[in-house]
Amino acid sequence: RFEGVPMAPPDPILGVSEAFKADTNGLKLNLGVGAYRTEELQPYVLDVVKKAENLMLERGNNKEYLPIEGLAAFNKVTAELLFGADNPVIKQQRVATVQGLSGTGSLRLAAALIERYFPGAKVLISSPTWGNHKNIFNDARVPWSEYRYYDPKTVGLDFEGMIADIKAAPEGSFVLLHGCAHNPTGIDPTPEQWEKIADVIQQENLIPFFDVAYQGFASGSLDADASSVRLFAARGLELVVAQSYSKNLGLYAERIGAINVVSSSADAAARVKSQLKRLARPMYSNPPIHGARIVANVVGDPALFNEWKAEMELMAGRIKNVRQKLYDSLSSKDKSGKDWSFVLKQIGMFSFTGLNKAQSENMTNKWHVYMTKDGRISLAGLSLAKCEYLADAIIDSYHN
Ligand code: PLP
Ligand code: TYF
Repeated sequence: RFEGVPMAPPDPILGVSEAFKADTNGLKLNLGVGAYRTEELQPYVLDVVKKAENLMLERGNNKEYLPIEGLAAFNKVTAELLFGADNPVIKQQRVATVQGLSGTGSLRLAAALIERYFPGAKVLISSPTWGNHKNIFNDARVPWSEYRYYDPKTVGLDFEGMIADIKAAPEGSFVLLHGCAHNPTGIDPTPEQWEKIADVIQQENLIPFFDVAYQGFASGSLDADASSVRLFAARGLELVVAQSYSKNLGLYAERIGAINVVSSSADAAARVKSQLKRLARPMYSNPPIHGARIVANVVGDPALFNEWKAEMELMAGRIKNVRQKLYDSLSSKDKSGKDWSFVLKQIGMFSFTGLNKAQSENMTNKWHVYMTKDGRISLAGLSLAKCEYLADAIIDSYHN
């Protein structure tokens, strides 16, 4: 009976927000979850999102069920945003796109596809990676192993380790890659390194599997942030891409994203799509419509699309300013001679500080700075006004 059900551990990222809420200290700062805040540290709904929602009201859009694969207008624009509208994979109808329950649900659907049609195939994930990746593959019963990625000595990419581990993977393995703005490290391969990664994946007959949760948030340019995926597609490789609109359109709770599978023929793509629908049907039947319409309205309308890009640059720009201010504060306050330049080199929403578990706990217990125990801080939750305080907390914790 239910008496026998044990207590589950809290989510290591979302659990941080719960602890933050319970803290009554006025200095407290939530740098746990990757969610964008304004300089006043308030949640932010993009103006283009409000405009898209107004359009929906004006048009009197209904709430009828979507087809299992989702909103056609959304699926069209989401693949175009990812690959570029003129990409041969789209022209040749080699992409199977299915609307998913944001990034997480799309990854989970891809995992179900792997479990069913590639039995025994494993997924290689970076060490470290977003904590939910392991949960997703465990729950889908897909075996996984890690490839080296982060080098604590250089606070950079362990590129040789990464290549060696990918090379050693069994043929037919999937290699999970963060399309841009690697979570949690904020360290991405250079364009030259991406080419080499593609070489190895191609030579070893592996299947690239991209997680794209930050398109537009790494460089501020949607096209530049999709260049890793496009490079692989241009080589004619088959690949899988999960997309999320949580961050770049601020649609966190709308649960809007997609799974895209690029096959070698239009025929195969149609069959893959039919199987993705078959997998989705018994899990959630069909996806929600609200976020799909917002994305379709914004990405599908040239004026709103340009406004979106401007707002995204604003968000990405605010994070860059905070990054710079934090670096300046750390460098001027810390007298130990430590090199803090990694803060500036990392990109996206996060900074991987190198603080260990005990030091991260000091940040929270002494300074009321909430962050994940792996030493990651979300700069999207930091304001210019709080940088000096945070620098004091980090320096104190480092030298503790
Ligand atoms: N993948 C990565 C690397 C993430 O950081 C996130 C969180 O934003 C996701 C996927 C999925 O998030 P969501 O399910 O909100 O789209
Ligand atoms: O890494 C983050 O903070 C985001 C948000 O179960 C997130 O990716 C965290 C945990 C989770 C879902 C989303």
